[in-house]
Amino acid sequence: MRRSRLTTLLTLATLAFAGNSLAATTPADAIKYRKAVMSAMAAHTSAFSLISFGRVEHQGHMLAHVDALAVLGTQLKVLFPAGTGTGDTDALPLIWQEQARFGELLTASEKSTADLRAAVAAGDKAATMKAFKAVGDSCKGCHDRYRKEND
Ligand code: ASC
Repeated sequence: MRRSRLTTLLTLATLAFAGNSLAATTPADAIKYRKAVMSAMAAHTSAFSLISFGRVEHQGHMLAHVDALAVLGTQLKVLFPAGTGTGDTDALPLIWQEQARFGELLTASEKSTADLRAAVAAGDKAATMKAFKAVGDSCKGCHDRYRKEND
């Protein structure tokens, strides 16, 4: 039987941890990784939203979702290396044409997820809803300017 993809990935990971150097990251893999992290953020946001609007009763999971969001929020700034604006991506070239402005939005996004985490940790419902809206606005602000329109 063909070796599974998972086995291959685990082998590569083991080699990497053992100190063997892997080939430099390809743009295609950097894009794939960016999408994986973005999807993870979208999933935690979606789960958090279902709880915070009372559609499911998993209040005990709220902190886990915002913890993940806040941590992933700090990773955003390394997800757009030069050379990853073409290929299988919805990221617009404008990102690399106005790095300062883009960077400011990423910093604001990072702060918004940290603020949301703090509001949830403090058990402050009103502050949580306000901070959650700010996170959504931050995601949307960046997507509106820097992501291709999707139907
Ligand atoms: C999400 C998600 C986004 C943002 C955005 C907020 O859950 O996948 O792209 O929130 O819709 O306006």
